[in-house]
Amino acid sequence: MTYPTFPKDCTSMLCKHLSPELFETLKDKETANGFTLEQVINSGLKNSDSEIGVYAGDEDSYEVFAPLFDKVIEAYHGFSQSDKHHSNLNADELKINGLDEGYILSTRIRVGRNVKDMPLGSAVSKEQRNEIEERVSSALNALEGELEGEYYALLGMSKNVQERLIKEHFLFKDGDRFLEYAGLNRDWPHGRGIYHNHDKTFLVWLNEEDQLRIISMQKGGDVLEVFSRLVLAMQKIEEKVPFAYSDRLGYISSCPTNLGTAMRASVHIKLPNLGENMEQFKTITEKYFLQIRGVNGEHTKSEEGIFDISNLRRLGITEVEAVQDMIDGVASLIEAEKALAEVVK
Ligand code: ADP
Ligand code: DAR
Repeated sequence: MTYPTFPKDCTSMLCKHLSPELFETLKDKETANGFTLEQVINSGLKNSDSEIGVYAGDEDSYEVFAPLFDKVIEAYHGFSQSDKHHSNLNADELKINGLDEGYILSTRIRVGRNVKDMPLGSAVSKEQRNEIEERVSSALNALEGELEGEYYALLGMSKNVQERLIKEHFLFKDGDRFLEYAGLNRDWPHGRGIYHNHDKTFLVWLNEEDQLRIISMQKGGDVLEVFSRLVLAMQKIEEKVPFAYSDRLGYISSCPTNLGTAMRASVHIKLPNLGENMEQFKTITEKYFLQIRGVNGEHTKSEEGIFDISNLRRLGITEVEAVQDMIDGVASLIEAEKALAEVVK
């Protein structure tokens, strides 16, 4: 492999941090699972509009290709090589500002998880992926109480059901081009599926970008109830399925943006006036380390003034701090929206 030619307008962390010198250092290395630099960077090479552009194929990738991954991790999370990750799942420590439900349509908190001692999705074999589906779906189908539900494999799911679940924000989309070129869509739809409880307030995606996405969500702005349900589910599942975890990087994920807590706490929120004042909008989101996504998730647009607002940082902060980032930032956005609404009256 020769040093890639990046487009002049490339803004991804890949093209910012993979210098010709670093490329020469890493180009012949491979992990214990045979994962190579070419596989790490392929998604960012094929998708020139990538924000990040790199994916790990196993936990070992974060060691073997550390000179590249550590630069991306520091740039995205503000987490240096000497930092260590810590966890805190104590919901009592959340400072719940009453988030005005007049603006908050729904709340969702998710974590990514990958099975200990297995390669990540980009390097896993079809047989290993099917073993993960079998092991995890069996553990999920044994859950009780509020978490009780059923697993639905994507293989054999009708297009109508799949499209309805996606439209209602419950199921992942398929055909994502960033995942495609990272090797995460191989053998699709084999081994993929969704578990959910009867109310669809607790869901688990299997074998999309990460091997598990554990999700708690509901209408309205009751962040405490959503967080508490997720914490219970994470702990119950981890009793049965050990997850890949490192003392320095926390929970291991395919994309370096999801290391650590691997937690994204989001609200769907109506901000029509701020939506017309994006400079002010972004000043607030930058101050509170928030990310703006569209109403159908990553790489989509807002519609009817509805935005998906979530914490940006996931590593080097605890789960409580990640959710607090979102709560404090959203409270500030609502205040700004109210002030703008007064002006336009
Ligand atoms: P992830 O959250 O797993 O990183 P996405 O950003 O693609 O992935 O979101 C996945 C799905 O979850 C999308 O359909 C998105 O609209 C939905 N979603 C995200 N946050 C919320 C929320 N607060 N309320 C309802 N749906 C949400
Ligand atoms: N779209 C890819 C990944 C960015 C972070 N989002 C994840 N991991 N879903 C990019 O490089 O822009």
